[in-house]
Amino acid sequence: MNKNYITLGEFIISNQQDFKYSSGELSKLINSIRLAAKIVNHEVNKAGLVDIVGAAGETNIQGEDQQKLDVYANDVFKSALIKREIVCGITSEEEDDFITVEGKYNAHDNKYVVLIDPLDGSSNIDVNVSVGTIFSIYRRTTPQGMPVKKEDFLQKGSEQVAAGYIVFGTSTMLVYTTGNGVNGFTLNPAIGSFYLSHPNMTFPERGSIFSINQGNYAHFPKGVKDYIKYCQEEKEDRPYAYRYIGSMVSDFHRNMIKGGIYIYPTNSKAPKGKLRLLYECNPMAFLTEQAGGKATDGYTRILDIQPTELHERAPIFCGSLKMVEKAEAFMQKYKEN
Ligand code: P6P
Repeated sequence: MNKNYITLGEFIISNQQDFKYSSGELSKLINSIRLAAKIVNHEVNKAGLVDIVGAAGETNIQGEDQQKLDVYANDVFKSALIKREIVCGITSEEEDDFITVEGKYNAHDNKYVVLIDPLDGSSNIDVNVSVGTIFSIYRRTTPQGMPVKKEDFLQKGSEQVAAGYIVFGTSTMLVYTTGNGVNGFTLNPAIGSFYLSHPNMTFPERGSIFSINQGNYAHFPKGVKDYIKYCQEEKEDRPYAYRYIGSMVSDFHRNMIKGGIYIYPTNSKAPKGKLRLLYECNPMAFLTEQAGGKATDGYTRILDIQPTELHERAPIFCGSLKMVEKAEAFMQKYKEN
């Protein structure tokens, strides 16, 4: 089959045997995310035209204003997953607690749980800057046939069976892994199909782009400040280019293609960092490692962190291996033992 024209659906089928748990359920799960991505894409692309932009008048558990498109995307992904009775539980950035899927068939028999940030970077929506969806998939740990429990969601990132993102940018792409590398699919909006456009995506081992919100510089740990100075000095392959979109999926996607590092560290305003461990850091860390990069909190591998809360936050340094290792070396200099 000519790789240039393989659709996401064909790819899922032809690679199903690579997935050790292949029972078709995961394929159906990825397909439901594919459908939801197309529906959300349609609304994102016309956000400026209809009254769907702007705060929904509510705030989520993070205390952030919920943009209408946040709420809409959350509803679309939830219903795509629930209606198809594929998963037994869902955790979303937009939901205070996890959702136990009930249905006419016994959804408690399903073996997967999904954790999702339905629309990351939503503050960019009404200024027409790209946004994204991030998802993470685990097998449940509690017995099938029973309602899910919080512990099904509080698994280490190393237990993920699949993870990915949709980036709603100049084109819409779905990028995901099931533990056998990372593949990117671009939506052809004319016919509504995703095509394999970026097979076997890998982070260049070295890069020259650093992404961090330097507005928080005064509040950063000393190691981060020193690493930023290192990136900016006129020496060897530096100064590096500074690129920060304010949408992690977009910064991550560019850095994976061109080589770079994304950092959201702790700072005095966010003592545990800002990004959520379960549905932002872990899926992006899984993708990073599958693409040959590295993802840590500055000291510890993200995928080894044991979560304790659904919406807990973690600092993250992720991207090109040599860049993350260099940033870690600066962090180690000031580590309090
Ligand atoms: P700040 C978006 O809210 C997000 O979760 C990431 O997508 C993005 O990189 C970061 O937060 C932006 O946060 O504090 O720099 O505006």
